[in-house]
Amino acid sequence: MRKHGWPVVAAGVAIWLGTAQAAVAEGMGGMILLPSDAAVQWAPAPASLPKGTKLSVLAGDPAQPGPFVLRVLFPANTTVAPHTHATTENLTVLSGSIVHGMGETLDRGHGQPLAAGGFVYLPGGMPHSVWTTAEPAEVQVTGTGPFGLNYVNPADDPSRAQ
Ligand SMILES: [Cu+2]
Repeated sequence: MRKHGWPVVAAGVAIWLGTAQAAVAEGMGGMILLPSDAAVQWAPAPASLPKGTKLSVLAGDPAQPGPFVLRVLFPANTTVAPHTHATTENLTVLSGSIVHGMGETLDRGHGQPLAAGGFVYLPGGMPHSVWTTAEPAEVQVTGTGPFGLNYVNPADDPSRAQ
């Protein structure tokens, strides 16, 4: 059984069908507490993210209405092609580094490098891309669901290659 569902593209809108694994760390009253990065339980990311990417939903469920917190572990030399989200994305780099690009086409010449502590606030519907270079990166994404991941060019969706 999958720990995470796969985003399904329907009528041009990608919907997260993930079931939050946050229950693992959930305590009384819905409180969630992770004492350190070591407590994060990783699972392979949905097929709509590049192969080798890992994901952990810390709280909430990006597919459902309401707040969520998730972490993504990108291997080195990994690219998430231009895409949009239905709602605001707040991205913080926790370790390693990424490059953040704006626009509907991938433009590696105009990316903005983000080191640990770097942050992006991206309103819903704004196309952007993210890639790593020589080192992996751990990022935290927070927002309010339903979040979705919709590639500008559907052919860029890695789940289509499977
Ligand atoms: Cu994004």
